[in-house]
Amino acid sequence: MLTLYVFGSAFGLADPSPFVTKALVLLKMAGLAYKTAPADFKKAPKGKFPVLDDDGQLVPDSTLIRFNLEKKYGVDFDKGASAEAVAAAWAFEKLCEDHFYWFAVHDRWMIDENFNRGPAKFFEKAPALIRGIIIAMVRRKVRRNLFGQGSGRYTPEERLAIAARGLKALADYLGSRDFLGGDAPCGSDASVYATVSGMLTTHFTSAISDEARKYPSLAAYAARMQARYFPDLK
Ligand SMILES: N[C@@H](CCC(=O)N[C@@H](CS)C(=O)NCC(=O)O)C(=O)O
Repeated sequence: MLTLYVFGSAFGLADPSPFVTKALVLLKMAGLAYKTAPADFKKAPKGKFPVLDDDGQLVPDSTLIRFNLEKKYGVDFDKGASAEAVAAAWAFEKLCEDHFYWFAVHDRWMIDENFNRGPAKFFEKAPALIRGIIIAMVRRKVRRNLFGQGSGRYTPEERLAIAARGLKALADYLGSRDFLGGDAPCGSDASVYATVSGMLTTHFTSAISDEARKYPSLAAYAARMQARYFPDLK
């Protein structure tokens, strides 16, 4: 039995976490039966989500979940795609996960308006009396992480200029193909779709999201992936 621990659909997205969304898409691509359960930090070996419970074995990390599905179930996520497309797709996947992701964290957690519309909701179950303290502590931790990773050291203008270059690269690449894999999605489409949809959601406002919205190829790509994997998502 496969159970994926998730945060749950929110903000017009399959999941607020692009890594959880990626794992959901990978499970759908694999065509395996699975269920979802609410994220439970006691079940998170690395303290992060997604986590897949595969018959009692806890597999943390979206990429390790992919490797597990490949190894244990013989899934070939890149079937039919050229080696060149798969190579470029992998590079774009990691551009999304190790680069764009942090800009999104910044924009959702550090811009008050976005925080109040988004991540603040995660704390609604905390006791009202100490909610403000918990929120301040967690936001401080996120700010420290952003500084350590480096994204938090840029000015807004610098962050936008760097993000814009990456968005142009991705939009140009997707301008001439339906999916990173070519005519059909490959494994990395799970991750890139998760990131692009997170940038395009109108739930949040930021200069980087505005930049992403300038590219019709990104919107068309996200719509194609959503129609395939989350047709019921509004
Ligand atoms: N490399 C991990 C990253 C997962 C990750 O950063 N998950 C975030 C949500 S987007 C998380 O669970 N954060 C909880 C925390 O840091 O306390 C993966 O690919 O799954």
